[in-house]
Order: sequence, then structure tokens, then C-alpha cells
Amino acid sequence: MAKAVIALGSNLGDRLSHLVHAREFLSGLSNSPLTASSIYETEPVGDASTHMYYNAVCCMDTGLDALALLEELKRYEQQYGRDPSAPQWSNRTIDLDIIDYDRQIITRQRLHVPHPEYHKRLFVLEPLREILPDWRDVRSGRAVDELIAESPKIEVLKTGVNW
Ligand code: A4P
Ligand code: MG
Repeated sequence: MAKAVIALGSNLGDRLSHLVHAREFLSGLSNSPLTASSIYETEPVGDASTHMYYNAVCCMDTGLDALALLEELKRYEQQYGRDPSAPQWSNRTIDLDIIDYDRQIITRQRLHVPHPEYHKRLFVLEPLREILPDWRDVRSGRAVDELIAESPKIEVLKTGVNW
């Protein structure tokens, strides 16, 4: 069994319903109850994004290996309305990224774990710190508090939205 940390993001359409639906999907893949952060409303990072995001992070236990988990997430994204030919970083109904897989460093053509950019993205780090306050980056050993202090500042608002 492996512990996987998944980041969820949505900035198109009914963002709450996209996150709720994706959380149910992740629960179905997890062998124990999911740990989920609050939903954060965040300023878009990157040129192609124009709408505010809802972001969250979930931690799950999975019997799937890392590539099989990626396949499941990508299949779900496509079924659930992502256009696979849309430019990178464009607005999206749902984005599911593997932030961490059992503290492993994985460098495959289709899969990089930890997710290459997460350590400087407050829209991942803030919800991550909420559920895993003792988190350390497996590459650098830096604590999540340090990563947050060093990340480019963007607007990140913890919502009280029930999900
Ligand atoms: N891939 C490689 N490693 C991974 C991994 N660890 N997890 C490959 C998931 N996928 C991984 O990803 C493109 C390809 O990356 C996949 O086919 C997979 O084989 P994608 O999710 O289809 O495309 P993307 O999301 O547009 O690209 P990417 O690089 O994942 O972008 P990000 O990092 O997801 O950034 N601003 C705010 N506030 N909130 C956001 O959630 N998200 C983005 C997208 C930009 N700005 C944002 C947010
Ligand atoms: Mg992605």
C-alpha cells in the first residue's frame, strides 16, 4: 500500500461540484478514508488561466502503482470534461496532479514525482500544510513552512465551503 498526495484544481464552471465529484472518485480509489484539506480560492498562476481557482489537496492509500494511478487520474479528467488538446495551463474543469507517491522520486516520461512545480506554488502548499503540517520536500528536505515562505506570493484564501 502506498500513500499518495493528490492536488485538485478547478477554475471553470461549477468549481465546487467538480471538486466534490473528484473527491468521491479519489475516495473510491483509496483503501482508507481520504484526508482532505479545506477548499482554497486562489489567484490563477500562468498566462493561459483567467478565472480564480478552487484548489484542495487529498491524501490517500492506494494499492495502485504510480503509473496506474496516473492513468486513473487522466482517464477521470478526460471523462469529466478536460479537453486533452487544450494548451497547458489553460482554464480547466478539473486538474488532478500527483504531488507525492510514497515519498518516492520518479522520473518517467509521463510522470514526475514529486510534481515538478509544487514546491513553489502556494495553491498546493497551503492546503498541503493544513493536512500534513510536518511535510518535508523529499528532494530538498525543506519543511513546508520554509517552502511557503519562499514561494511567490499569490492570493490564497481558505474558504469555509463544505465539501
Ligand atoms: N505528468 C507528469 N508528472 C505528473 C504528475 N506528478 N501528476 C504529466 C500529474 N501529471 C503528471 O498534465 C500534463 C502531463 O503531465 C500529463 O499528461 C502527465 O503525463 P496535465 O494535468 O494534463 O496538464 P496541465 O495540468 O495543464 O499541466 P501541469 O504541468 O500539470 O500544470 P499544472 O502544474 O497542473 O498547472 N493556478 C492556480 N491558482 N491553481 C491551479 O490549480 N493550475 C495550473 C496548472 C496553472 N495555474 C494554476 C493552477
Ligand atoms: Mg496537471
